[in-house]
Amino acid sequence: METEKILKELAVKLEAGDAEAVANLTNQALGENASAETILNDGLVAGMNVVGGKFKNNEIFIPEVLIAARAMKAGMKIIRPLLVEAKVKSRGKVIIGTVKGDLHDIGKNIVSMMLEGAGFEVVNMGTDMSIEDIVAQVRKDKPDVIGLSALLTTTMVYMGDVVNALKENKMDDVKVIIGGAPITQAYADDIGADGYAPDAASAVDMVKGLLGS
Ligand code: B1M
Repeated sequence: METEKILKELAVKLEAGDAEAVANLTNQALGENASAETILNDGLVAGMNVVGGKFKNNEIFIPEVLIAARAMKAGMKIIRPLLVEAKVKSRGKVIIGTVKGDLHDIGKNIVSMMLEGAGFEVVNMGTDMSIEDIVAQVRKDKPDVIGLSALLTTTMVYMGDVVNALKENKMDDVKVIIGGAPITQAYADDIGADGYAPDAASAVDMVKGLLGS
């Protein structure tokens, strides 16, 4: 099967939540010399976008979305080492997490992988991160950048609380970038974040720009 067909099939199988087929097709695409980034964008993310649209229109429900998310992870597990090729010297340290009350982690994990792939040292804090968790992580890791992700309109407001808490804790020398489906540049400006990135590739450019690296 040629690469384009494999990637289309990959998106279809992801949508169907067939983790085994997603893993097989991911390996097949790699065998055809497709790059990890192409597989991610044209196969895995393309499939997840269809899932998102159907979920929005109430054509499918949470169990189907969860099964699709599991299939996405099966593919991501294979391409991760390729996206994250070890770089000799770190370009800077980033800690990244999804904010309190929010369990969406697929996009945040892609951003994390892309940053690692670009040579940054990344600490992926996980989901449901409270101010206390984030402040403690900053103390522990002394990052150059904090990345915050939110997918819900109800949880994105917490990003503003985090920015304020960092100021209160005299940690405002650490740059904060934010992202996630409901986030906009206007919102980033509003809460005083240092940057907003609409997708993983822009997040990498944003961090490079902020650190001049
Ligand atoms: Co949820 N969910 N979900 N969900 N879910 C959304 C976000 C929603 C838009 C669906 C809809 O109704 N249309 C909607 C939010 C509505 C709103 O707030 N306006 C929604 C809802 C309502 C909910 C629940 C409340 C449903 C319920 O229980 N009634 C619930 C909340 C749970 C919680 O978090 N407390 C819920 C649950 C779930 C699942 C657990 C079933 C599952 C998450 C599984 C997981 O992540 N492990 C899930 C999923 C998968 C989705 C959709 C379908 C897909 C999200 C996704 O992974 N997209 C989503 C619909 C949609 O977004 N179209 C939806 C693919 C991913 C690659 O994109 O995450 O946008 P994304 O990341 C992108 C960019 O945004 C950006 O880069 C990424 C890569 O390009 N980006 C950053 C992300 N973070 C960034 C950080 C950065 C920079 C860029 O810097 C730090």
